[in-house]
Amino acid sequence: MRIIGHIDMDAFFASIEERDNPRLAGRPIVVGSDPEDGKGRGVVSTANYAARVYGIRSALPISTAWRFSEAARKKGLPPAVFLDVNMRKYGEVSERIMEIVRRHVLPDSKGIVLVEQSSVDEAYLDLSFAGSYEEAERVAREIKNDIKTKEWLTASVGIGPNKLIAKIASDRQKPDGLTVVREEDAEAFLEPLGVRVIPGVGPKSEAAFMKRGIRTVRDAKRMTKAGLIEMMGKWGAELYLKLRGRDDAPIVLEWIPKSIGEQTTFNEDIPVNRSLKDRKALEAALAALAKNVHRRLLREIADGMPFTTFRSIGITVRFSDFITKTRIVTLKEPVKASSPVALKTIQFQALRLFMPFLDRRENPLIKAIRLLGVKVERFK
Ligand code: TTP
Ligand code: MG
Repeated sequence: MRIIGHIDMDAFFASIEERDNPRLAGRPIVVGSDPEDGKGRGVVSTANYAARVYGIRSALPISTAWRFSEAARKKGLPPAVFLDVNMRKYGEVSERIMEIVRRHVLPDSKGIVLVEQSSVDEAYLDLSFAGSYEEAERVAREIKNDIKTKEWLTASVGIGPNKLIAKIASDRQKPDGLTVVREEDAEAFLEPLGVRVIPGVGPKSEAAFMKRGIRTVRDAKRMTKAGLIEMMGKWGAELYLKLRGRDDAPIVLEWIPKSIGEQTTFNEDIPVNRSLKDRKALEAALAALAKNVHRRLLREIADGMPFTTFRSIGITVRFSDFITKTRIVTLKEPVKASSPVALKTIQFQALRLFMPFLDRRENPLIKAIRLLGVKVERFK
């Protein structure tokens, strides 16, 4: 019997800060870029649960988070504490947690510990060795306890027949949750949930479902496989199975990033039609981002990532009104990251994708630009 667990740390960056600054215990905490008294232009990385009560969450503009905190303060509630991101520290904690998790997972017949780290604070673990859901639940409790006593942090765990169900289950009873969904209960577990719980169903697919009067997984199951394929393309076939709780994705030992990207928010929005200087600044920012992306790619490869080439280059453009566009190009041939032309290729392609945003082709209202990003993908 296959039993898969998914562990996800609660309010990860914020919980670490709360732990390390006892004076902050119980206060709303926001980890992210500098709010600059409400004028800051970055975003929230995460907020603890006390700050989430104010509506503050990951990816919210930090200025909005500041406003929410001020509104709370005016009501006599404690304002949020804003803290910088200390990525090095969170990375170290993450490594120790993954070590704890691995210690509780029995190696398979080939001696391999089936734990897949899937982000800084998440991992999938193969609990099939436990032999039963009761026993898997016991292992999960031990892991949670171990993390609590060794790192003073809480985690939420989901257990299910596959990665899909485990992942959705880990999110159901946050924080400090443990949710077990047996194979025979998987369909009933999913049915009342909104379609967005299925990984891969984003805001656009959700809107497309809404148009058809579909809100929950139960509603979506009314659609035939052919209907889903017509609506979503090839992915519809996979979605058809996921809506029924079925998923056979394996635990992947070596987690290979799907893309490497960097983005930057400008201190002020940069207009595209004011001066040559602005254009030069935008192009320079793009070139610098490409350089950082290339450097990170080389570092990943040096660190043992099992790929050496990339094939796609993408950009992100966010306008002053927050409308965000992405464009991507896939080259005929993969480019070796270590090739002397690799950096030039990223820079050239990023610029080529970006040029139409400087005029009406991609920017009909000639809006100013708030953020630029560059990424590479399609590694092999
Ligand atoms: P999440 O697991 O998505 O969030 P979380 O751990 O803060 O909260 P939850 O209890 O809901 O799991 O992300 C893990 C960390 O990754 C998070 O602490 C901060 C970082 N992060 C960002 O920097 N930006 C983001 O947009 C998101 C979603 C996360
Ligand atoms: Mg988390």
